[in-house]
Amino acid sequence: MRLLLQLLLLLSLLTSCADPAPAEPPADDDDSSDDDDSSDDDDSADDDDDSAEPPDLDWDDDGLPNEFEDQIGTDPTRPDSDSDGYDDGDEYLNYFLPNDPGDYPYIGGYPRGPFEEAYSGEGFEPGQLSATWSHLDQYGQELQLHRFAGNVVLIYIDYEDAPGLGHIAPEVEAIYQARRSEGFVVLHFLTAGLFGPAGYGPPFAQRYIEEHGLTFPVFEHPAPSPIATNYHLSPFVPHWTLLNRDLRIVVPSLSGHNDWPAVLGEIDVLLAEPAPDVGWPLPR
Ligand SMILES: [Ca+2]
Ligand SMILES: [Ca+2]
Ligand SMILES: [Ca+2]
Ligand SMILES: [Ca+2]
Repeated sequence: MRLLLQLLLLLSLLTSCADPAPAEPPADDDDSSDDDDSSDDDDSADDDDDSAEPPDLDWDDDGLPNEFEDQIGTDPTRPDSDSDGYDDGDEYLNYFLPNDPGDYPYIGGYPRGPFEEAYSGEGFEPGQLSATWSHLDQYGQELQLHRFAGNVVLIYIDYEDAPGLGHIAPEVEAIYQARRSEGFVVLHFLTAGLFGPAGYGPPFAQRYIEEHGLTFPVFEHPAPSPIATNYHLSPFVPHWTLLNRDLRIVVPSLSGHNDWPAVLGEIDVLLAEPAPDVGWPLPR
């Protein structure tokens, strides 16, 4: 009996050796299944390179180093992380959002500064954060006020008709061109003009822009015009409100040609003030 058991055990061992169970391949074998052994050697060489990676290495050539992309949450292997047609560096370094496909550099090239997306306005009175709003410009882009933080912002309200003194829009364009590189933005509401044979009637941005050679954003803003009214428009145009780089209302209401020199003086003062310190780190 004992001999029989030993024979059975021996037979069992022999069977096991002849038909072994398949072993679990190491994870690396999966990766190298299509490659020869030399490719594994190449991989280990890459690993060595990674450990010695210079801090400014930019795999996807989008203007942002790999380490920095890790920091801000963009993809270091894709130049256009959000697939909106603009490279991560072109967006982020100009204060646009590289992980938001609905936000990208403006047609018209309006400047931005570093801003906080969580910005939320308080109201329209002096010293308050100007309550945020959005409006379509002449290119059909939805511009949101809070994303212009970091700039001095001139809210300019006017209509197309210019009885008497001629139109001041070309002078506003001239100061925009002269100061925009310092962080100066004009947001212009074109409201309903005079009706009847002597007036233009409903706002028509393209005609107005071509007549005066304007490059800043123009919003067709027909009556009743709630945003313009919030900025204390009363009762005549041209009308101006000035916001500092924090978007706080500094000058709530100036109007008429006589107040234009005062507007220019305030722009000087506000542009000399430092930009707010917000969380927009830049690469070293
Ligand atoms: Ca990169
Ligand atoms: Ca990238
Ligand atoms: Ca993009
Ligand atoms: Ca984007």
